[in-house]
Amino acid sequence: MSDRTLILVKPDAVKRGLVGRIIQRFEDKGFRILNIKMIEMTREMADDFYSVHRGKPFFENLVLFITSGPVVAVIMEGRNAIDAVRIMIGSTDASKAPPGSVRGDFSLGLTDNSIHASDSEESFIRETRALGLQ
Ligand code: FUP
Repeated sequence: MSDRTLILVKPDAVKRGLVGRIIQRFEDKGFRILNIKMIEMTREMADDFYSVHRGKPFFENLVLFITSGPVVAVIMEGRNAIDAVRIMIGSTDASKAPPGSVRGDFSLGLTDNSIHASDSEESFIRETRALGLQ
């Protein structure tokens, strides 16, 4: 059980002006923001960030998407953060995410699904390193 996690508000949601509304949900839930930064990911950062997906058919499209505009990275602290935040973001395919989840309320996409959240402690460490946040 890890008490820190990372979210990214993805380029689609930044472009649509949803940064504040998305981050608000996590503060409302009780998470505390430890670090927040707008980042334009380079190809190299994206390749490292999504290294577990290298070689998959959707990888190139995913890298092009995540580098298509700025993201907002937020490191948050709160009880059981990784699991609790994964529940709050909803399933990867936003068209199947339930209302009340971030993806369920703000997106229809699979690649452009508005938000990323670490799914394990190992991912959190790799992702924050890829973004130069630790
Ligand atoms: P998630 O952890 O919910 O973000 O989902 P995954 O780690 O399985 O996938 C990482 C990202 O790849 C997702 F945000 C969306 C993208 N993806 C696709 O674009 N196509 C797919 O078929 C699967 C995932």
